Amino acid sequence: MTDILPNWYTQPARPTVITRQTPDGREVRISVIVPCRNEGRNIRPVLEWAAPYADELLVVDGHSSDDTRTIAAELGATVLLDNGKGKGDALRVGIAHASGDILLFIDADGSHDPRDIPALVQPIIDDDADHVSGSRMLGGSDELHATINQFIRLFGSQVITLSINYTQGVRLTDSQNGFRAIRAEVARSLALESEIPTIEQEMVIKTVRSGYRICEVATHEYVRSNGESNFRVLDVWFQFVKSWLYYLFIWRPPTRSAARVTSDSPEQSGSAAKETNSPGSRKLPGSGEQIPKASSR
Ligand SMILES: Nc1nc2c(ncn2[C@@H]2O[C@H](COP(=O)(O)OP(=O)(O)O)[C@@H](O)[C@H]2O)c(=O)[nH]1
Ligand SMILES: [Mg+2]
Repeated sequence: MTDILPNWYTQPARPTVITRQTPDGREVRISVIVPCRNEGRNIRPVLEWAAPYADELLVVDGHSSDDTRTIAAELGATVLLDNGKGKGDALRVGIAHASGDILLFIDADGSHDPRDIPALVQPIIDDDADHVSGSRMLGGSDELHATINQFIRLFGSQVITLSINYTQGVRLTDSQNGFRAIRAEVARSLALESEIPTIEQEMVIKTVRSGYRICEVATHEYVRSNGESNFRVLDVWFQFVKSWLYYLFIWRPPTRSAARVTSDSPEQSGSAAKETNSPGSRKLPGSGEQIPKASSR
């Protein structure tokens, strides 16, 4: 007879629908934010499958030269333009313009399964977390293992994750994934600054260091459907190192009451603070020029 149950035994089944009501009965609105640049061959199924979960579907385009914006507008998304500086800039434009209570970020290249969206947003709705990160270390990745470039990314990201865990007393497994959900007011209070994909680690480190509650759920990363990643390790490694060391060791969170941070599971994070800085109190980043739906460029 077995007396120790397997670890997964007590885990709830993955949700397939979102219960859009908080424990105190408030309706929650979800803004799905999709950064994209030249994803005309990939974005259609991503938007179609993500739309049912979205109260607001925001596509932030990096001045694509293909038909990305036309497709997004056709599918009913609100199309914004970033400032041409990178994915971090695009996410900040999305954060500034979103009207939802929860912001869900998903890539447009087909790497993320929109059916994981309920698992990412539900812990926030249930008030068990402020930030939920999809973890490729828990869910697996088809993208991180094929080339030297990808190996360096994986190795570097693991070093960064380890250092966050070691210095902050948390147990994260992935600090770089673009698939995540965050409470809108928390995202705004973090005053994100990154222009490039360092925005993911900036968001994670600032969340943890500010005392907000973060947890992870397993999400699988697929190989992008078509085309090639915009990410070039050789071009950005220095900015990753700089951002990592700065936000982890030099940056100081704005003063707010102390809170316990956990990363293991939503269940363990019950005593975290709910206080946040006032949203919308800082200057909105990015041009965020909105493309009229009918005349998408
Ligand atoms: N708006 C915008 N989106 C971008 C930019 N660079 C990358 N993206 C999008 O960000 C997501 C992740 O980019 P990708 O090139 O696949 O990088 P990787 O997944 O980190 O290898 C995709 O949806 C891209 O289209 C940019 O400069 N602006
Ligand atoms: Mg990708």
